[in-house]
Amino acid sequence: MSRLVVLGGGESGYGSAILAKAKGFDVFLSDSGRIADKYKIKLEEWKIPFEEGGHTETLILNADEVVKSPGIPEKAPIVKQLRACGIPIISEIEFAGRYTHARTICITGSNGKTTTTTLAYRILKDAGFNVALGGNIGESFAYSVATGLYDWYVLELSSFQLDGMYDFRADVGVLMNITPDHLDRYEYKMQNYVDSKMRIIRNQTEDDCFIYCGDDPVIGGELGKYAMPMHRLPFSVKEEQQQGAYLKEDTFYATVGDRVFSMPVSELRIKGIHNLYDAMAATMAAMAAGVELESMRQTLRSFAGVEHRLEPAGVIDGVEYINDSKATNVDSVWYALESMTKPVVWIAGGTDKGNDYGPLMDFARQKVKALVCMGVDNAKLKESFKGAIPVIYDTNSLHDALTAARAAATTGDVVLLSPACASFDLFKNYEDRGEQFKAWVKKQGGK
Ligand code: UMA
Repeated sequence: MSRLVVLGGGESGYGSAILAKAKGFDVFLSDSGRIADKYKIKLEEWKIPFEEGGHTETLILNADEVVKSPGIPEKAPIVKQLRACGIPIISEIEFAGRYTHARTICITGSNGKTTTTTLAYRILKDAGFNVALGGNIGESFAYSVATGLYDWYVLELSSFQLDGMYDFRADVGVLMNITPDHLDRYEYKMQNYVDSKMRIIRNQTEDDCFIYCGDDPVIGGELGKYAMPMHRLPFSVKEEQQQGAYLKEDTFYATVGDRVFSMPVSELRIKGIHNLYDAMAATMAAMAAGVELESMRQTLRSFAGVEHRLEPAGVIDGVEYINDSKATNVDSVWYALESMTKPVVWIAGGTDKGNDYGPLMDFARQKVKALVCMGVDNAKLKESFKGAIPVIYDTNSLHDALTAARAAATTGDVVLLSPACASFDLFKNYEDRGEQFKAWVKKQGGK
């Protein structure tokens, strides 16, 4: 029996372990920290041996193959040891992909992937497809493959998941954009991160589709480096596309093969350029999957966006509170600030990922009246915006940050939580940060 070791006992790891067990592997799960009770219960139910609080070499270095959770970096000592021993390390996506014949729409990018993934999933679901949602969102792909039987998957893929992908192939690959993110995991070299994102087209053939942002200069610079046998479908707000999607006089058009779809942008419930890009990409992915166009139109009209992404959290004393906790990088905050039409009290900070705040400076000067730094170490953030934003507060908890923000805001302002950073210094994850933000607003009587 082949021995499969799973590193990490979070959402990804426990799903991989269950799939491995279901497929008859001698499986062992190892977590250097504490495994959440909800996962432990499942592991025990499935009779999967596991350890927590450390990685025991003798139980790991005898693996035939290792599935590594995406959050574990290459520099982790156990990963280095596995590499030195020549033991193959794959991602959960690679592993789960071996055990399903379902077709896949895989969406990556630095920003917009959650909205695009959710919208594409909703379009397929509303059209009656037997489809599941997974990857970097919700339930893991592996758990879903172990416990369900679907014809289609719509998967959000992070660069960490793409890194351990070798033979997996997306039937429809979607690349929203590439802007600096997670550079701490890529030796602070942008090209390493770009190479990771471009893995979305790995193994694609002439039967597959590649949907990408035609306006993104980084993607544009990469296209010539790869053989591209697949059907290419760019989306753009600047240039008409014969095959692809584009904006013309407030209507967006999408052409995939011989099918053409058009819709006035005003009919979309989600607003702003970033959401238009997301809608164009999801539309073409659904068209590539064969969704009936009128059904798709209905979903596009009704889709109201996703949680933690520019999500209205309530109004207190005439001040609007917006939860954009999902904005964990600079580019994402750029889109958030771009869409702001009222003076902004901006709450930012957390675990810095090698951020360069330069691209935000113009918006900071024009739109932000106060910056509330919220993190264990706010030095870089404060230094970056000194002189650009009139008032800067230094806080180390959500409660203090919101108290400062409330005091700084007056009727007609917006308090925007759009951190540009990961959440792991003060919160479990970005969802926890967003939930706590919303709960605070509600507690203060926010409506
Ligand atoms: N751990 C070890 N050894 C180490 C380091 C960590 O065992 O050396 C353990 C930790 O103690 C912890 C576990 O690994 O118990 C956590 O693994 P993980 O960080 O990969 O987290 P999961 O809960 O498995 O969730 C992961 C993704 N998280 C990350 O990539 C950081 C989830 O994406 C994803 O939904 C899930 O797999 C299912 O596929 C979240 C995320 O933050 C949403 N993604 C990043 C982002 O969107 O920016 C990429």
